Amino acid sequence: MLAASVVRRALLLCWLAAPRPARPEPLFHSRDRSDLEPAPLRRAQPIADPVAAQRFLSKYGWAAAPPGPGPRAASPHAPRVGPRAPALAEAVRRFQKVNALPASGRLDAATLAAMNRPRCGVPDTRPLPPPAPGPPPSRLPRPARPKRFLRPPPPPPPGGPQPEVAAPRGGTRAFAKRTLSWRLLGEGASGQLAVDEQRHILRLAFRMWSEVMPLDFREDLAAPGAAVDIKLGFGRGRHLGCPRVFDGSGQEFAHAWRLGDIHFDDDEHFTPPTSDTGISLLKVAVHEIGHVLGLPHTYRTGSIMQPNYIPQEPVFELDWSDRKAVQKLYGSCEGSFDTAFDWIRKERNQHGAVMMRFSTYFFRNSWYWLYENRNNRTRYGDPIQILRGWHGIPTQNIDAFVHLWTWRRDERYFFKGNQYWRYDSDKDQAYTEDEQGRSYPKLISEGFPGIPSPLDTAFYDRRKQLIYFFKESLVFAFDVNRNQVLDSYPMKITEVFPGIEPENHPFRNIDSAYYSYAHNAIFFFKGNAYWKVVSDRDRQQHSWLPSNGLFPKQSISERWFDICDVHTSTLNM
Ligand SMILES: [Ca+2]
Ligand SMILES: [Ca+2]
Ligand SMILES: [Zn+2]
Ligand SMILES: [Zn+2]
Repeated sequence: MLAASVVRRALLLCWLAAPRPARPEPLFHSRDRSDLEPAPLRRAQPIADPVAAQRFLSKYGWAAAPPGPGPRAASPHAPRVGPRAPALAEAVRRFQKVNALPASGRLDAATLAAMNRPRCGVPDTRPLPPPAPGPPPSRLPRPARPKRFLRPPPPPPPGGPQPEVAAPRGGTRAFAKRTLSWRLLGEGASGQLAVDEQRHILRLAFRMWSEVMPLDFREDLAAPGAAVDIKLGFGRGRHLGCPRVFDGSGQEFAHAWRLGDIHFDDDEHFTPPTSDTGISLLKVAVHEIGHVLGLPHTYRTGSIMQPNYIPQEPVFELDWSDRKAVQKLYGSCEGSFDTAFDWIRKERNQHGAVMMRFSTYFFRNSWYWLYENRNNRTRYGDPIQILRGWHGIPTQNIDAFVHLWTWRRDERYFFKGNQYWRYDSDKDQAYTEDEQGRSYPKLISEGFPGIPSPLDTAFYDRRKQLIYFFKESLVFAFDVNRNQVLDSYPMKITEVFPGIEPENHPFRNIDSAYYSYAHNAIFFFKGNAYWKVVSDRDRQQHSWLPSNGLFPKQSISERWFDICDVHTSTLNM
């Protein structure tokens, strides 16, 4: 005890001797708070009577504020004003309906229990935006159409400005910028988790949104506070100069300000995502960031925007409705790809039979996505860096991929610049040398005589046993059995793959030519657009279609959903 107090005193002296910054400490570094005496835990006043229920209902947007002297009505020192019974019963009924309780309008035990559940401090006043057009993923249950359950009169602000979420007016975006900065306030770090862990969880929460929408989020530790878009902090009771006061442990756990800040009630027991007790800081942060971006509450099962805290599921993901809701505000993700391909592998099923399986990959710069065709979206947690998922190939800007697949050959090649690499599927790394002991990478001009470099893209036509290599406006058909370019090639891409509408064609510099097993079709990608190549099946149905013709272009983001960049600082999460 004595030693501890000496150390504590020494720490205090060191702190006093340290130069005091002129402005409040902008960063937290790794401030040690272990010597601070935690204040006793404050508990939220349980909602147990009609006056408290009325206060709850008006605070969270279910009823008009009780008549009284305006803002001071919420103060404990204000005269207690009895609720108007019919209006209160109506508000209680509305609240009961969305909470799946019998709509009796009476404040029974179950209704009071629902009011006492942990919840977000943002009122439930806004109906959801209408669902986005476009098909839901093929095998996911179609989400129920949101009920427009809320028609309360707009409550006057009881205690100064309300944290609120207004739908963007006239379809304007909540945020016009594409990259937003955020910071955990130095004076606002939680006393419960290590600061680095708090920052990590917040970074992950922002990343989860950026995985499904075009905005990026960047932690900014340097800019003046006023220049940071989203400031986050923890506080207890009166906190961080906020007009709202936290209620102690229980009930309200956080609130957020549209296009602004997020506050967490540090009287709550916030825990990391790995914990199955307490309140998951990740889940709460993802929810509050949703408000900052402009999303209102919804009572739809599975949505992160439900006002009450739903205990942590083993795997927590943004569901279809959340992704479509945020894309309604900010649009879907667009962008060109360096290459896209299906990776075929053999797997044995439980009966020992060999099954062909494939995964679809999209590559851009130094990162890639695995696309889940079955769910029509990228894998949660993507993109990740090429160097983490692929070993021994260039770590960025791959030009092309080819899977050469005949009855006796099964070879996978990556192309970049004037070189190519062969990839060993079993060992999950690039070959360092071939069977003759010659080392990889090799020159394209040696392995594929007559093929120029660098390439725009390439794909293997299994039926014809040809690799089509594309460069600028030309295509080269390479016979893999004779190891040479076919006599009549190179040809203009427009000759070999004519546009059904002649002017509707990429013409040159195709980003990626991709044979999709999921769609049984070849696609040409360029920029944000794709052209589908007429398949044999298309021609059986419509014999007038030209062989290898290109259907008119469409937007990649309308066929492949949610292939979204994240800020480079969060690539490795
Ligand atoms: Ca609370
Ligand atoms: Ca390419
Ligand atoms: Zn909320
Ligand atoms: Zn606050």
